[in-house]
Amino acid sequence: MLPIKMYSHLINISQYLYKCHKCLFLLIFLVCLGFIDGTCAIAENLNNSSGDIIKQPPAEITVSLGTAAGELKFEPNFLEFQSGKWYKLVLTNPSPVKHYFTSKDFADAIWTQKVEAGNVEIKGMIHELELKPGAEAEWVFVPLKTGKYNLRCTIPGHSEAGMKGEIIIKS
Ligand SMILES: [Cu+2]
Repeated sequence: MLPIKMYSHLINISQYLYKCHKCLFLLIFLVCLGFIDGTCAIAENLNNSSGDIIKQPPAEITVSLGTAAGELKFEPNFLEFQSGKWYKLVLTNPSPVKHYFTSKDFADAIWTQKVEAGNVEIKGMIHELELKPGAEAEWVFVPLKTGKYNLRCTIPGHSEAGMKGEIIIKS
């Protein structure tokens, strides 16, 4: 990360400082400055790369957990994402009972930026979301690993009654 010019500059300084033991700490200080500079450059690169994805608004997909009539199903029950794209998955529960959006392997195959529900924003790994009747949550993420993943509601009897689906991440 350090420009070569800066390294040779540091070597020149070190040769000079070698004669002066008392100034050794100054050399260490300068080397440390170099490391800080290198770390900053990496952070800047990361910001730039994620910035490229986040420049566009996320593609929005809404999934209903159950229906207002009380049917036990996801609507739609088939979701397709493209790896490397930015998505906002809006989950709603219009039904009279609570439901889960559970797809552990899918959750492991994406990078979650945040989950927003009410006035709360949750950052970090998310594996499962529980939505109470009338609740809404937004899951913002970037799919990373292609594959086919199972989706289900983990409340006893719900997936058996049809509350399951499939998620695909394609390249
Ligand atoms: Cu359910």
